Amino acid sequence: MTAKDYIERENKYGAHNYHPLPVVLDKGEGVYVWDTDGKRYFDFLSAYSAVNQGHCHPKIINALVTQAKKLTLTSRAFYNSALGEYEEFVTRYFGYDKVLPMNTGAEGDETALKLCRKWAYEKKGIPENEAQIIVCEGNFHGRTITVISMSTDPDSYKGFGPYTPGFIKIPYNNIPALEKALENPNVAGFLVEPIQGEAGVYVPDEGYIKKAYELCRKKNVLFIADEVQTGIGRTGKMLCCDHEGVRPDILILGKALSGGVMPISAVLADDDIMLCIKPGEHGSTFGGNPLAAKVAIAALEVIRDEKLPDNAARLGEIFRQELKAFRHDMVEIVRGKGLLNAIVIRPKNGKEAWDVCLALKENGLLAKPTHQHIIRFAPPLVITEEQLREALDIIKKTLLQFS
Ligand code: IF1
Repeated sequence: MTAKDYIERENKYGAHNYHPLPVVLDKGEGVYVWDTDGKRYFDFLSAYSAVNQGHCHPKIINALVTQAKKLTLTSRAFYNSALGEYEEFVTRYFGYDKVLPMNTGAEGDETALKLCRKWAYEKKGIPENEAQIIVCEGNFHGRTITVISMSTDPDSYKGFGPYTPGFIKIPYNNIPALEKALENPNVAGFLVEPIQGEAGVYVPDEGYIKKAYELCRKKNVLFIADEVQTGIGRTGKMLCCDHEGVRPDILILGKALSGGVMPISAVLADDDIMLCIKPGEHGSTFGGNPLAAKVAIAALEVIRDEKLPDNAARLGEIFRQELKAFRHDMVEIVRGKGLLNAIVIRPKNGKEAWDVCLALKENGLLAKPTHQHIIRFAPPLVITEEQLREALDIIKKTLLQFS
């Protein structure tokens, strides 16, 4: 089969809810992926930051295979011998009393919203069904109906109503707007991405997260961080909130919690919040399965043992510095933190971000545009300086082709 055959088959039998770059991947290792013709690429998307540990990391795959041969799923109707080990490990790792295991990021967000509402009624004393949660314009938290009810991007929400009520939308990176919204006594939580990924790697002003956290604290409002994309080393610290010394009241993790091996998400909180949800009030068939438990432990060990947050911080600086110094008229802005970066493309002769990504692909580097004019660059955090410099050469060479 040729690449064209693979693509046509997906087109024929699969729903058309994506517009992929025309490359068919067949194999991955570390920072590289190979297509069905055997051509090798730098992966600068990392499955939207799910493969921070690199493709098919041997330690994670070993944990997967070993546990897969023993026990994969029990449901939570019974105890299993791996879950407690993971719960102890992950709560100590991030410093919370308890964890609630789920699968996808969107489920993690949904779980956090349910927890926040339950806490509002049981602890804060908000009248039932009156709780409001503040969210930010430009947010991305997933694809479920409630999650898209928070979205301000018509691509995400339009045509899927009616929507879930109970959200107050304010501009991102805007402290006065938050202060004003917090005057409503029925506000229970503030849900925020410490860097907005889908919005185009939009990094807020220094101090925003810290200040927002303090304002929430003052009003007895839960500060809920969606670190599904920014967490687990991506931005140069274990959590993006660590840059400002903020410990969220509710922390949502996903993606790289599994190293990209299977869907694993988690919500972390202390007892006062977490114990508001009682048996039978929330759950998932697959959440907390023994396979996921072992995979997540291995994935988090790799992050710590290989000091991947430090690598992301150091190489991210080089990456931005080099691209800023390059000065190409199509590169309007270079921004990001750690190895979560983006360039804003100024279209030229009718060529835009998509065309640049197609050319990058030809030159051996995979990246994906977001919002037409932004290209996200987020390689696996195991990338070496030598590999990064090679990738930078490809990016520069490609941009010069548009001169
Ligand atoms: C898609 C972007 C990334 C997320 C945050 C929750 C979720 C996500 C902060 C939901 C998911 C994804 C999903 C992916 C595209 C993508 C994305 F382009 F939209 F912005 F990563 F950069 N919170 N992000 O970023 O997690 O339920 O998908 O496991 O194809 O929709 P999920």
